[in-house]
Amino acid sequence: MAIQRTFIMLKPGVLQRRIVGEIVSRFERKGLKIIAMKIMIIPPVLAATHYAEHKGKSFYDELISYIISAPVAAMVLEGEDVIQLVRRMCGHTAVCESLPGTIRGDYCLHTNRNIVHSSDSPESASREIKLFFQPNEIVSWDDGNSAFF
Ligand code: 3AN
Repeated sequence: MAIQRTFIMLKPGVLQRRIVGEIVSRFERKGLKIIAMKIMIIPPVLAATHYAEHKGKSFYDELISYIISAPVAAMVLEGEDVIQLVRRMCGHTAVCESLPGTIRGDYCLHTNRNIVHSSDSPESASREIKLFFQPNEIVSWDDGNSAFF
């Protein structure tokens, strides 16, 4: 098991629905450490860089206009095998496949509004964390409770 970091973004609409706390609680209850967190409006250039792999796909233009349309809550989580773990907590990309009990399964109806982003690999996590956070915005705090999770 490896301690990893992953990038999470609660997409436009989550703040408006007042469910930031509910979603963040899931990560905290699981025992994951929040080591960076901020609310921001994503500049168009950053949105295009973040979603560069999807350029040219049918949903790309709508994805970009949606992601820059309102504030997001961005964070970095740390924990054992956190990248795959958080992907599973978020649920399948296609909302009709996302199971109840996952964030997408419980909170959204449409794939193009699937509420949460999480990194899909160590390479993506490293790239995305650097895109969204300066090194001095990440606080690696000491966790005296890790043995209890
Ligand atoms: P994930 O966010 O689960 O890693 P990606 O990286 O394949 O999924 O897609 C990025 C985002 O693009 C998704 N979160 C979703 O908002 C949107 N998206 C992906 N596939 C579709 C699709 N078939 N139709 C509409 N939107 C999509």
